Amino acid sequence: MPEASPASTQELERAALDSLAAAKSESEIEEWRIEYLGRRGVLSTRLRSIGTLPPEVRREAGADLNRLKNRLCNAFDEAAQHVSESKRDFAPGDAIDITLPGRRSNLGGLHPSEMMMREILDVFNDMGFQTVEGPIVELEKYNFDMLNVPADHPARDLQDTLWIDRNSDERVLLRTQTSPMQIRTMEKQKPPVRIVSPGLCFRHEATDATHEWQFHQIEGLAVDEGVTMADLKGTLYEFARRIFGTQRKIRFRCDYFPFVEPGVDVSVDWDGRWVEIMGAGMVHPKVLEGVGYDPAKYTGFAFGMGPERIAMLRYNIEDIRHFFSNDLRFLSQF
Ligand code: FA5
Repeated sequence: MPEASPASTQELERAALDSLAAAKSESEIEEWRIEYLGRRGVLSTRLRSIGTLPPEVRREAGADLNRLKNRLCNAFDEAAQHVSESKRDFAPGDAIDITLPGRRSNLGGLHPSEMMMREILDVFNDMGFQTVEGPIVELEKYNFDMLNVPADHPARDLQDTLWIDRNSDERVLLRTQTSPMQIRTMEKQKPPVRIVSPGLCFRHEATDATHEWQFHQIEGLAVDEGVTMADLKGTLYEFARRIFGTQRKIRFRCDYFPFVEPGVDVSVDWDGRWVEIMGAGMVHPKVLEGVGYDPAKYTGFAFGMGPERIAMLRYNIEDIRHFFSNDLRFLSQF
């Protein structure tokens, strides 16, 4: 039987693949390549000897051996790749040292505004105020008209407003204050009412150390029979005592807001300087009438405070613009 007959090609293939399967390292695989596919290897020798075969079988035998050579080349590539991949996975330098302490993943934390708001809301929840939330994109009637600020009222100029471009009968804006939640709450429920409502507000402000164009407010509202200014002062003093302690000086001063009468602003001492933290007052009878409450029977107080300003006083933060600058050097201190 001639050496390169089909039967012997099959035998050769089996023997070559068995021996390749037994090669485990890069050097063993290289030895195998030299033995079978090298210039003086088994296949080259056989291909060279084709010339000695009878002319009628030469062509067939040559094609047969070339097909085998291709198969063995592919098998070699696969084996070489496999060995180099497993070497990468299990390189001693990469091994996991299970005696090392675990690495903590960075979970982040609460934003200082959120922390401050939760603390303030806790104080009022303890005093019986329920937390409610409302829309940031608000109707003009809730943000202004029903708060006794009609379209031509000069008080509108105090809150430069970001209007939403929309084709509709009702004008829509980014709320400039959380006070619209007074109206939304009273429209839905009868007295007694005691709510606090936190959330973002927006104004077209020229920013400075105490003014941002976006900031939070927490609104408060209490309406019942016989609620007086003394209740307002008592509630807000208790709030200040819980947030700032008993040593910090608090000042109440007359102020004007169209939706309260009388109105006050509340300021806190910051190294000899007064910083305003909220507006407040007794709910205006017109506002009560507007939501269908009888002002002869019910009275109430309302307040709106800025948690960023309160956090500034609490933690000695010199500029309100840090809160929304997204700088981790600031945020990670809380
Ligand atoms: C109001 O917004 C009234 N709605 C408050 C109110 C509610 C009065 C209920 C009476 C009854 P004022 O514009 O003063 O008022 O804002 C209230 C508080 O929000 C300020 O004391 C301050 O703490 C915060 N605040 C207002 N504007 C900004 C701003 N641009 N940046 C940061 N905080 C602000």
